[in-house]
Amino acid sequence: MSRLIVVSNRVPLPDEHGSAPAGGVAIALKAALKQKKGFWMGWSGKVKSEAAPAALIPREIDGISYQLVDLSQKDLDEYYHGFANRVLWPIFHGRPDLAEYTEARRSGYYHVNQMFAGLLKSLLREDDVIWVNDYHLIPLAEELRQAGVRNRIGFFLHIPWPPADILSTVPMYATLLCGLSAYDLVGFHTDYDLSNFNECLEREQQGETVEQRSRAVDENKSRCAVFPISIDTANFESLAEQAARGERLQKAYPRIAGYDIAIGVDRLDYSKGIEKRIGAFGAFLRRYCQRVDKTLLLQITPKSRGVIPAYLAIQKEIAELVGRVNGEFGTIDWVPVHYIHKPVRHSELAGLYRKARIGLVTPLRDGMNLVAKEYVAAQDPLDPGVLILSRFCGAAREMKSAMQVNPYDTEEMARTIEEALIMRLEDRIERWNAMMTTLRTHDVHHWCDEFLRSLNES
Ligand code: GDG
Repeated sequence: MSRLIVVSNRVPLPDEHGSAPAGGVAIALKAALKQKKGFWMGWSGKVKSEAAPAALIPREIDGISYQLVDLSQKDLDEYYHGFANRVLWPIFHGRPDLAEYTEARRSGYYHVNQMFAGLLKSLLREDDVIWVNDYHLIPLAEELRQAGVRNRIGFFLHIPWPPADILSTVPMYATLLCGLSAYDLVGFHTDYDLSNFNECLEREQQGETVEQRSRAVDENKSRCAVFPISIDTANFESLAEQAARGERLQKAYPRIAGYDIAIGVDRLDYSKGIEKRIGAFGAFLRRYCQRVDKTLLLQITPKSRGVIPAYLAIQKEIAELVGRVNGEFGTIDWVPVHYIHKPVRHSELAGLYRKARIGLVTPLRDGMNLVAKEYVAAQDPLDPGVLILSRFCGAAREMKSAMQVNPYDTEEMARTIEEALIMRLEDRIERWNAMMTTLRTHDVHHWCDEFLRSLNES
């Protein structure tokens, strides 16, 4: 059996307390790695001195092999905080106005990809299958091919692929496009991403060039397909059930007991629409004043990418907005917006989802959005809450029974919160059942199996 080699920017190592990150994607990839006996390669999270040579650090944890790479501060600034998160992330999320391109960032990005390729090549066996994840590593296959690697290589993009006009704001974007042709398989979350990608090839008349380059590199032609990512549904269902049964959740939060809760859970990011959501919640309280003192928004937003100015700006904006809404509507013993700016444990999160009458998942742009799926999986089948979902995330294309909204339309969002609160039990159950049927059959293991099956056939 061929080994599986997973490559991503970060590697999901256990934290200092020994607990592994609980995300479903890591669970599924680790399960596949255990079965196929490969390894997971990526940045260790540590910074090395500029002078230290690039090296692989092997580690074995819970039956999984890892190959870790330390990066220098320069690499981190140019590749990770630079081209990946200050150029590709904003542009792929439709915000070219936030992109901060520099030539140094672009060449740092290619330098790290080249370094990853050199290190990886030294460990490869002839029949290893390589699965590269996300926008940090788009050029990796091209670098591997140039180094003579002939293995099957697949790529999955976890963020949206933008329309051609937007993509072409990335200086030298055609090189990125060509780089993808070195993969045997390129996977996207949705058919919309795939059609944007095809449009980019056609509009820029790269189709032929890409094919020629691809043939020159590998005598191969890459295939593109849609693989909507999901969660470990069964696991999440039972986590939520246990949390709701436990006394801890009931007793630990007397301040939110007895209220109708709308929950939002997002890494701090301008793509998640957190400020528009809080604004809409304020509009809801203004319009439906009978809900004042009865409803609250629980917004859990762990910090992320704190070194980037756009993230510091959105952090400030959200904090001010929370203060404004709480100042306008709060009373001595009631606070309408509970804003938690730090991570909450996964098991606790599952219980909070279940307690919430409404899941407010309203990103301005999102590849998929796993919170939407987690919220639904966590519900009590006999009394499920309602998912309010932005039209602009990948999940909206599958979860048609959610109440879909335009996150830019404050009044529509306010109205939809009220409609969700008064929705009849039969309607809630019907919507929930429709979404759960898909979530149960199309979970993250299905996503992983389908991608690997397709890669093996390509
Ligand atoms: C990228 C794409 C795509 C959040 N806060 C806490 C916490 N979380 C967990 C959630 C969920 C995950 O983080 C967030 O996943 P999303 O999918 O919502 O968003 P991104 O992080 O932006 O992920 C996205 C995804 O890749 C997969 O392809 O869906 O579109 O942007 O699992 O539960 N977990 C814990 N505490 C928190 O406070 N434990």
